[in-house]
Amino acid sequence: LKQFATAAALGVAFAAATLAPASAETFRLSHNTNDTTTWQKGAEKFNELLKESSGGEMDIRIFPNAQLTGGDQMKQAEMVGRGSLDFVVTSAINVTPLVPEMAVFSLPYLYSDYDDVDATTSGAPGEKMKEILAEKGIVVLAWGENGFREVTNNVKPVKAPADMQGLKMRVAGPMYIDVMNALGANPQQMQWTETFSALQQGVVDGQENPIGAVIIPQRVYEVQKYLTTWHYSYDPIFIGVSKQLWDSWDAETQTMVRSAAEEAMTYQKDVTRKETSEGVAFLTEQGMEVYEPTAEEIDAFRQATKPAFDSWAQKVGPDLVALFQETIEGG
Ligand code: X2X
Repeated sequence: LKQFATAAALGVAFAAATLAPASAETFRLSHNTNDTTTWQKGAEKFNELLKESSGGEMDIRIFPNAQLTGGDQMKQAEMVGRGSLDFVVTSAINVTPLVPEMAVFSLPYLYSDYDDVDATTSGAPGEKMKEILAEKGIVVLAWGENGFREVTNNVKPVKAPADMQGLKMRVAGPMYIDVMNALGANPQQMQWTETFSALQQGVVDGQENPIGAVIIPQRVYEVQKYLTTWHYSYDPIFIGVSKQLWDSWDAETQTMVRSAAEEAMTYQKDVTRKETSEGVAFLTEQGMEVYEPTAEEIDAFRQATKPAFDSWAQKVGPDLVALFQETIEGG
């Protein structure tokens, strides 16, 4: 930044002045959950850190509920890719229409636990996904956490695949349509911003989302009775920046922005894991009936969802899936 400010002061580089203005610049960040979630907390932390490290020259205005895309959670990444939006906090499944490879993270039962997850996001698979997204104009600054997605509904406790039969399920993205179909459920893709009222009005019977990042802060327990901790799919979030904007910054600014994002996502992940670890007790207190399947019962869900794993492994690309699996097994 200093370098540019000096150049601008000397009147040497008119172009450089438009790239890194000496006065404060406000950027726009979009995400599609509401302002109580850990996505929002991560975005706020990012802004706080960036403001501090830039000495007030950079700050971020956060737009929750996908306001900038009229509630369309899939469109945000596309806008960042085109350079018409600066930053996004979004999750893997939301990016799959633009980048089908992103579905790799959320393949049913790819991961067993947080160690598996961390091995991939901090290793070669995470780097590979950054390269793929950069080709679409999105620079991933840091991975954070939506989490393991758990199923809720209003009809009955879900203990086995057969219990999913006929349930009307709201899902976020195309891969989950296939997973739900494999389970005999009746899935429907719907924006997250429309889901609470759809659950309340009985338009759908159920949904699936992570406990700490979304179910608790967005009070899904107020409109859902049963929850099963089946851990069927993991969903990371990330802070992404438009490549156009990224390329306009000098190396020093890039390092500053990336450090702020990394620290913010580390914080966001910690908060999310803490909320999740206390989540079952909290949700039970709120009146939900929570079922925690045994290892054998989990295995039955794994078997039942395997057709969706296999067809999406083909779409994602077998080499990419193998890279994730090798990292998980080696970790
Ligand atoms: O829509 C969802 O279910 C959410 C909030 O988890 C995502 O954005 C993927």
